[in-house]
Amino acid sequence: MDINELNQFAQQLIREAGQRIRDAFSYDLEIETKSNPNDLVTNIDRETELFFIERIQAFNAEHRILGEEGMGETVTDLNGVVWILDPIDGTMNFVKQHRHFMISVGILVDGVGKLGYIFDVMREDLFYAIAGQGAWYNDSPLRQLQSLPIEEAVIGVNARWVMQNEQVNHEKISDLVRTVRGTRSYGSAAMEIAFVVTGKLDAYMSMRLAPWDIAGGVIIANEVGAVTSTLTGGPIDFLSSNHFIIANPSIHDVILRDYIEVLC
Ligand code: 2AM
Ligand code: CA
Ligand code: CA
Ligand code: CA
Repeated sequence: MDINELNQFAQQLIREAGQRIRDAFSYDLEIETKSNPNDLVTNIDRETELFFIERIQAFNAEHRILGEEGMGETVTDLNGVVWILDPIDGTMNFVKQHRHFMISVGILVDGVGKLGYIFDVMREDLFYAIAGQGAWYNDSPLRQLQSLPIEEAVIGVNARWVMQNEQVNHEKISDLVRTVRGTRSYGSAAMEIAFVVTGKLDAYMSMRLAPWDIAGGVIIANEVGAVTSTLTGGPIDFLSSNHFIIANPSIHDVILRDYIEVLC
C-alpha cells in the first residue's frame, strides 16, 4: 500500500466532507439525543459518516471503517486497514455555536497508527501526521514539544471535574487547577488534542473517550512527542472506550502521580 497516495486521498476526502458540513448550515438540522439529554446527534453527523463510508469503499473495498454513528460494519479487530472516524467531534458546538467542531480520522494498518487527521471544519485548518515522517499544521511542520514546569502549563479540563463527582477525586483536580497557569474547556476532544500537539495547550484529559475521539490525535501526538495514556498510565486501546490524557512529556507523569485519582 502506498501511504502517500492514501494520505492524498484522505486529505481530499476530509476537505470535501468539511465543505458538505458547512453547506448543511443552509438547511435545517434534525437534532436528537443519544445516551442522555446532553448527548446530541444530528442528521449531518450520520450523513457525513455515510459519505466517508461510500467514498472509502469506492477507493478500496477492503478498508474497514469504525465510526461513531455506527453506519459501517461492526469492527471488532484491527487487522488490515481500519479507518477510525468521528464525522463531527463536538456535536454540541456544531449545533449551538456553529464552530469549534472537528472531523477526526485515524488510519491504522494491522493495529498500528499510520495517518492521523484533525480538521477544524469552519476554519478549514488541518492538523495531520504521517507516522515516521512527521506532523503538520496546514503547510507548517510541527516541532517536538518543549519542556515546561507544571506551574506554566495551560490545561484542558472539564469544569465538572472540579465539582464532587464519581469519576475522579475532585480535591486533587482542584489542586491541579490551582497549580497550573490556566485552564480551558473547548467541548471537542479532538480540538483539545490538536491544541496539545501544537503547544497551545499543555495537557488535556477526559473520562470515557471512544476510539474515534482520539485515534487521529494519538497518531499526531506520536510525531511531536506528546504522551498519551489512560488516566492510570495504561496504553491506549483503539477498540474500547476509556479515560484519557494527552500531555507534554515534561508534565504527563507528574499530573498522573500527584493530581489524578480515578474513582470508578
Ligand atoms: P462528540 O461531540 O463527537 O459526541 C465533549 O463533550 C467531548 O466529549 C466531545 O469531543 C464529544 O464528542 C465527547 N463525548 C464522548 N462521549 C460523549 C457523550 N456521551 N456525551 C457527550 N459528549 C461525548
Ligand atoms: Ca457523539
Ligand atoms: Ca467525538
Ligand atoms: Ca461525533
